[in-house]
Amino acid sequence: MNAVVSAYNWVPDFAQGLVRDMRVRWALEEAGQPYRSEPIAQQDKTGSANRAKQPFGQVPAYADGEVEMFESGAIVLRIAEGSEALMPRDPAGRARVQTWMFCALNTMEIPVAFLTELNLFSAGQAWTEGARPRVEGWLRQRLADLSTRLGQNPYLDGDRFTAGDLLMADVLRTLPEAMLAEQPNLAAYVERCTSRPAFQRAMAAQLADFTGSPPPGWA
Ligand SMILES: N[C@@H](CCC(=O)N[C@@H](CS)C(=O)NCC(=O)O)C(=O)O
Repeated sequence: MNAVVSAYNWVPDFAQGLVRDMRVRWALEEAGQPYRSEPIAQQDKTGSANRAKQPFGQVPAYADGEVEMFESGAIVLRIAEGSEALMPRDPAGRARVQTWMFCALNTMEIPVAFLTELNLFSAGQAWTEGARPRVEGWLRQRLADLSTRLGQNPYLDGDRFTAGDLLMADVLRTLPEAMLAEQPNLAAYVERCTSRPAFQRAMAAQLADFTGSPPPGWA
């Protein structure tokens, strides 16, 4: 059975191309695994059918005939474990890639998500300005440290792209351009990763699924 990935059939403009099924689609494209998406309407995300697949009423969920999963990072790990294009086979190489995957989703995505909360979801609310210096300082330090470690290497594990880069680039590409540009090697790294044909195909596929309408009451 080809993999099936849940997605949305509509999101607001600012979220188009950024929904987390992108990571899963991108990994499947890199691995050369055919899949189909299963787009759902916003008003159905908290229904029992979606919650059976994704307990939090979100996307993505994933099935491939052998397993049923949610959590984009766990799904990318599953795909990477089956594909040398995303993870080397030797134990030391696998451990390095897994380390970068967790780094992307924990060390980096947590402060990135805080900034997104300030800039987007809670934009304009008074409390955000008090929190901004702390959040931006925290994130800038993480970016500086990551930049130092990457150095002039093309990818986090050296010369080859892995699932660690896939998740890291997917997290970093959501940053405001000006903040990412403060670390030119990271900006170039994100550009290098997202210029990959597999990323472009994943992006086109996510965008093509937005054929639905906003939920009732959407302003
Ligand atoms: N940790 C989850 C997060 C999933 C997630 O945040 N999904 C978002 C789209 S990017 C969603 O469906 N949000 C709708 C909501 O929370 O109501 C993962 O990585 O899969």
